[in-house]
Amino acid sequence: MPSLHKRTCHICEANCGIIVEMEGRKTLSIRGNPDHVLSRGHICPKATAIADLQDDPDRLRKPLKKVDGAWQEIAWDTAFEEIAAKLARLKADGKRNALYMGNPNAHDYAVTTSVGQFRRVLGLRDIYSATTLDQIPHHLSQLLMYGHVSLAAVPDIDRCMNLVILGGNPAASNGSLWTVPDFKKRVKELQARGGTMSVVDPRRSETAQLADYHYFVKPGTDTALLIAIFKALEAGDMINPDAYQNLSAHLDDGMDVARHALADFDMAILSEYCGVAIEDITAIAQRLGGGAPSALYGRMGVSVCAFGSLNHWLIQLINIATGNLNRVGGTMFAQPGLDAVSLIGGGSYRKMQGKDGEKNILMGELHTAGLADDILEPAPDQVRSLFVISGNPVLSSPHGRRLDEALESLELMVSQDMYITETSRHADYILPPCGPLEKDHYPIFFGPLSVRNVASYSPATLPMQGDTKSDGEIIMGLSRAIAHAFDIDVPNFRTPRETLDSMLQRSPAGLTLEQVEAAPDGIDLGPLKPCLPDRLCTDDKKICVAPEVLVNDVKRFREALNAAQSEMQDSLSLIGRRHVRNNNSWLHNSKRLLKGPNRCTLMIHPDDAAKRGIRNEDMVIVQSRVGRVELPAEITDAMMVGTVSIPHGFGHDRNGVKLSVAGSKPGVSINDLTDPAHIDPLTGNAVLNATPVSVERCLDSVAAE
Ligand SMILES: Nc1nc2c(c(=O)[nH]1)N[C@H]1C(S)=C(S)[C@@H](COP(=O)(O)OP(=O)(O)OC[C@H]3O[C@@H](n4cnc5c(=O)[nH]c(N)nc54)[C@H](O)[C@@H]3O)O[C@H]1N2
Ligand SMILES: Nc1nc2c(c(=O)[nH]1)N[C@H]1C(S)=C(S)[C@@H](COP(=O)(O)OP(=O)(O)OC[C@H]3O[C@@H](n4cnc5c(=O)[nH]c(N)nc54)[C@H](O)[C@@H]3O)O[C@H]1N2
Ligand code: SF4
Ligand SMILES: [Mo]
Repeated sequence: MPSLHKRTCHICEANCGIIVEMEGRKTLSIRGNPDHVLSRGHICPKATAIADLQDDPDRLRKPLKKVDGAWQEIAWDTAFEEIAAKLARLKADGKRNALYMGNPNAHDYAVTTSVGQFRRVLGLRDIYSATTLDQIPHHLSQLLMYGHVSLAAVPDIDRCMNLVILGGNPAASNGSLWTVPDFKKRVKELQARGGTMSVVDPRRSETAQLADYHYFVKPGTDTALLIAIFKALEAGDMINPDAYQNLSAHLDDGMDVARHALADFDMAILSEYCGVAIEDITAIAQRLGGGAPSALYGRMGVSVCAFGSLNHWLIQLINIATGNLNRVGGTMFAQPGLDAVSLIGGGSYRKMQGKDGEKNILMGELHTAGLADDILEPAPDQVRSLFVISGNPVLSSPHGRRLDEALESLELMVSQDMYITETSRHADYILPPCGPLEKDHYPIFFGPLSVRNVASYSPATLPMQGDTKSDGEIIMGLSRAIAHAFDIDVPNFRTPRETLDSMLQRSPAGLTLEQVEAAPDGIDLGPLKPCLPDRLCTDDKKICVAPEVLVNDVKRFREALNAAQSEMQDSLSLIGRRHVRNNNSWLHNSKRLLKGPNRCTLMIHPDDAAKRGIRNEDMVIVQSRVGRVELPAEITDAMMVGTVSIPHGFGHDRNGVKLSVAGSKPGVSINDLTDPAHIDPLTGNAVLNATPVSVERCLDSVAAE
């Protein structure tokens, strides 16, 4: 007899409610849950791919050990003990161990709640993670302005009238640092009530195609655009935080400092630098500052660039200056059922002495762009062993080929992954977790980012079989074995469920896990509400409008702007992209997601292609300072002239990694081109867009003419 199970999809930040129809251990169907409090029935194709993942014969079911270059199955306890013993030897020799935590960890509460213990036994104050390849500039602006790294003001899309998106593509990504399932329908509703959506992007993205206004911007130059928007607001007398409510009561006296810091930029120079016309900049400013509830939101395109932290400050500054922060229909802080903001400290920001000078370390996040160097370059604290939990940094971090080389040189590497990947193939041990339907789920990190205040818990749909372990159990097993080998006492481990229950009860909503579990469609705690000053975590309960660290960085931008005026740029500027049927570096072994044409192409504008004699589908060579790749060209006027795009997450063409599903395409890795020398120095976030590249037609393509 088929049975129906409600849960939330854990693959991306949207956390859509799904209904899984099972017969025994066979998944019959996965569809959207129309009654889910947040997603209202919406799903994307990746939800149905959960069945492919669960049943994938290539998914590892047993721990593996590499012996003389070949993989052998090994018992869990033996693996844990061997790893712990090796670590103890390395520790005795004074060798440094490190940890990389990949993206899926953010979607596994059991990992999040048990990894602290693991770090304690390993003595790891700091770690590498996807955070410095992604969103750490958001955290810096939030810490410095609102007092907490996780205090994010999200657009209240359901009541907003003018939404402006910079460098985000929620129509493909389903929203990021903004849990907004059913994005497309929410935009249609916004437009139906007379509202507008504007998108600023070097590519006419899937989101731009839904927008009322799309503006091309030169990659990496949004700082100029944001300063110009601020200046247009000033010129139009639209700076008035008190326009719709008493926001000034919650601000320190930084607005004048900000105005002063941005005073002597020239509008024409800013406009020329970013490629957005002055009248378009003024129109965006009028939409934001014209009176109707409006929200400015920025994501990857403005985060993974040299001025990511500055950009996120300017975005907040504009929402504050126009009185849209803490406003219904503007941007607001969520107050979810499980409120990590009220349970966890605000976050640390400190300097660390590195071999090349001082580095800024936020939230204990080492710079992942520097991981290969930290492994390869001789230093007293050279990394000699590495754990990778749910990550594939060979494909996801800049200059992946160098990381390939670095991982091969380690004395011990352990990957916690259910696949042999471009990264885990370098490991000595691969520890695979249970299938996706065998674990329970609570989206701890995404409540504070949601467009409504909610709580939802999903029990495991299927019991685990045999000696399978969840990710949380693997981490606990490792922690115990290492504590034993290091001869350190550890307090009794709490189970992830116990921790979850306690976190829920200690949150302001005061729910219990039992209550949340009893509501399979989730608990709706209502729409976002203005909540200042209570929600602020600053000591004086005021917003720090112009944090010194960020204001000081305006100088670095000014230097870049001045330098650019004398530069002649001959190269093309490379950016990434996402597709609704991809998810970062994995899911390329799912037959349901393979449909459609090859997605790993170089998108290029017809004029740029014509200049180089490139025809559609020609193989082209793309070269940067650090590497080169060859892939087919896709000529499209969706690209801005002078820019090209390659999706990230491909490059399954390295030795020993195979995709078994018929028709799957390995593609090439954009991160064989991105440059680890480029970071946002305030946070160490990698610069993954605006990579200067040359593009030429492959000789093979010429020969085929
Ligand atoms: N050029 C460029 N590079 C980028 C980006 C970009 O836009 N452009 N985006 C960046 C961003 S935002 C991110 S978040 C990173 C992501 O990069 P990573 O942090 O490396 O994460 P993923 O690529 O998602 O890789 C996830 C790995 O975990 C495994 N996995 C999946 N689910 C589970 C699970 O439940 N348990 C375990 N143990 N393993 C699992 C998968 O098999 C896969 O090998 O990439 C970054 N890199
Ligand atoms: N389908 C799918 N969904 C995903 C993922 C996935 O891989 N696939 N990954 C998940 C993860 S880990 C994350 S972090 C989120 C990311 O979520 P988003 O940030 O919404 O996704 P991206 O596609 O990276 O969007 C970045 C946009 O910025 C544009 N861009 C690039 N450079 C610039 C620039 O300099 N300025 C401006 N203004 N725009 C620029 C790009 O063209 C692109 O359209 O998506 C999540 N959801
Ligand atoms: S948008 Fe797709 S992948 Fe993301 S949670 Fe919803 S169904 Fe899952
Ligand atoms: Mo990400």
